[in-house]
Amino acid sequence: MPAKYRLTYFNSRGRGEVIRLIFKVADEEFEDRRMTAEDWSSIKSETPFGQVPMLEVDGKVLAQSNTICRYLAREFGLAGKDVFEQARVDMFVDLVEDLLRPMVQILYEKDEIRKEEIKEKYAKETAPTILSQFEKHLAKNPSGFLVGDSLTWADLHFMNWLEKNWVGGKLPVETWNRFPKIKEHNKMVASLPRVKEWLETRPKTEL
Ligand SMILES: N[C@@H](CCC(=O)N[C@@H](CS)C(=O)NCC(=O)O)C(=O)O
Repeated sequence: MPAKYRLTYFNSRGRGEVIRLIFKVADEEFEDRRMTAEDWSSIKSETPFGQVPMLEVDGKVLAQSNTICRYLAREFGLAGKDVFEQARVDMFVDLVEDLLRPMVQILYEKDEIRKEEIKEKYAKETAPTILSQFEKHLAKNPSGFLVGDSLTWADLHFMNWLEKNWVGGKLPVETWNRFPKIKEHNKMVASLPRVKEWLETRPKTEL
């Protein structure tokens, strides 16, 4: 019998979206349980670490978004073809995390002037420095994927970051134009039929 999956997260993309993308790409059924802030107060104590996303697999529970992604990617053949490829997938996932971490700092900064300063540094220095590493590696792989010759969850994680930040219009177009290989990668991943369908039909949320 196929496993029964239930993903619990808020009604937003946030840390839940790559998990949803993995399910969609693998064409696997899952319950996409989207909580309201009121639901959260009662559900919080059921989660392993008091945080979401939480994945239940036949009633067994996992927390931590990247742990969940890695587990599902291994189950569904999106984690890399051998142990070394898997390590390279993790390497690129960690590089996406380097892009994400400063954004959390921007989100929580209370001082508006300081917020603008960090935002500008992020758009002009931090993000381009990391993106130039992605560009360099993509230029070396004729498949156009980050690792090997097929899609892995590192590609989904990176595409998801780009969707939110560039395609969503938060970073300057001039910066985007400096990275043609990243542009191609984004277009290729976002046009995969199951990814495209999800991007077009998923619930529209602000975050
Ligand atoms: N490292 C964790 C971070 C999880 C996290 O920060 N979850 C937030 C939502 S994105 C949360 O549960 N916030 C509600 C709370 O902490 O009460 C992961 O990647 O899953």
